[in-house]
Amino acid sequence: MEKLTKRSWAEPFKIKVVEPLRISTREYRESALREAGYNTFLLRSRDVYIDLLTDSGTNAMSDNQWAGMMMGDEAYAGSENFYNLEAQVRKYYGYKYLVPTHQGRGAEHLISRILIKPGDFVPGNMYFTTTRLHQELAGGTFVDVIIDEAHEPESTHPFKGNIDLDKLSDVIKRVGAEHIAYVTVAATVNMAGGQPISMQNLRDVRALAEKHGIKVVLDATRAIENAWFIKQREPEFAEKSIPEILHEMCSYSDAATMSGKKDLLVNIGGFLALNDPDIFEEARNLVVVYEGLHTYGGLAGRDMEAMARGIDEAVQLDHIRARVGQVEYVGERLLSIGIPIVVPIGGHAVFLDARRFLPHLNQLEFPAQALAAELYLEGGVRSMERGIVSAGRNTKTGEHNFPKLELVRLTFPRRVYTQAHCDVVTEAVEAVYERRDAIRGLKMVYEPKYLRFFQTRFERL
Ligand code: P71
Repeated sequence: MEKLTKRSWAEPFKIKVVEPLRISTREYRESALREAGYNTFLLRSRDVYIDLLTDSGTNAMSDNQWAGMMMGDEAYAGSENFYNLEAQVRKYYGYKYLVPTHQGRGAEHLISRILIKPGDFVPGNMYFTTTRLHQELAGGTFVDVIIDEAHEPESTHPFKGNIDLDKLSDVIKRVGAEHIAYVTVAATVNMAGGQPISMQNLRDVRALAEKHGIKVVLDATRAIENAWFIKQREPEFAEKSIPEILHEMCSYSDAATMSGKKDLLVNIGGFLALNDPDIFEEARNLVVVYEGLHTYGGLAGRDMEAMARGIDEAVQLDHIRARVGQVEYVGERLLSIGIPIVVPIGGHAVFLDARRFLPHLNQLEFPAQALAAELYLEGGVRSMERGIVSAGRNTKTGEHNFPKLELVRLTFPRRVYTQAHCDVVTEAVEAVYERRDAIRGLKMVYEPKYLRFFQTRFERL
């Protein structure tokens, strides 16, 4: 018998409350899909068996977090839970000031409004949909300065989230430092496949930005997962703790936008964290216009408490190992049966490469959208398109943006599904792969103006 080289690990929790799942027939799903315009965002949750649409707000909270919900101080002003959250953000992320927001995009809205002047540029490591939209609505133009490898699904670069320093220098030279609002740095990079940025790159970006007097804003949404990859892949950090790594990562930025709905194991919540007192002053003033008073920012006291407690749990090594390990488990199984996915396997999701999965479809037949639809049809598994539909249109020309990556994201909620669910997902992907040649593309029949992927409707070609 083959000797095991490493011991198995398991989830560092047991299950106390369960939520039944519904399994439907293929005929039922065919009609549900048609009614949803072949868009997985338009399906009803009750019609989904295994929901891998997103890891955002879909996490299971712990008994300790639920207990915290009972400790909600629902005062309009000065809630105790705000101070708990503020203390936790200072302790783990290291920023001086906290402005709570209802979720990540609330923070993006505030910082974009404060720091971007019309005509400014915002270089960053690949766009994220809501982040870029808020930058554009504030009059800015996002410029992608991620390394080329990030756009190559088959490149095994360990830090595909890195910024290309030459590209960043070129933008600074071309438009002038005074026209750069800030550098926006995501950790991990969602649209590249949940790929991390290295600590060395964060240091280098900071140094370059500082030389030109440019601010750095971190999207810390999945920074804890990024810290895990730094620990695994950057030898200097092998013996460092996740909180130590997280702290150092944040130290290379002036501010952070945060969607607590991911790393922080809650169903709703976010924040803007800052070091500069003047920008804080401005944010604290603006938040009352768009979110709520500066000590709740659109959240209930109980939501802030759950997020504050979630941070302690999110940085536990056992937790992250199981979380990223589950994603890796599915990715490795898919690779072993020859399914084309983005490598290295990301932190929060496995990304199917729709270009290689459905090579007979051109990009205007929406291959990733079609693949997501087929996966639902096959196994009741809901995933998300991350290709041309998500990329939207060029704000000036109105033409489609044509991203190089045409992906379907299988995103894993934290602490929700078991290994058996993972196996069922793998089998559904395999079954779709076996009949891939017969899969047809889609045509768009309705398209909304903003963040079109949420509500666009399609028909089969
Ligand atoms: C995800 C989401 C949620 C989402 C948002 C837009 C389209 C589809 C799904 C949200 C993020 C994120 C990063 C890196 C900011 C936000 C916005 N991700 N930065 O991946 O991944 O946060 O949703 O709390 O407003 O499914 P918010």
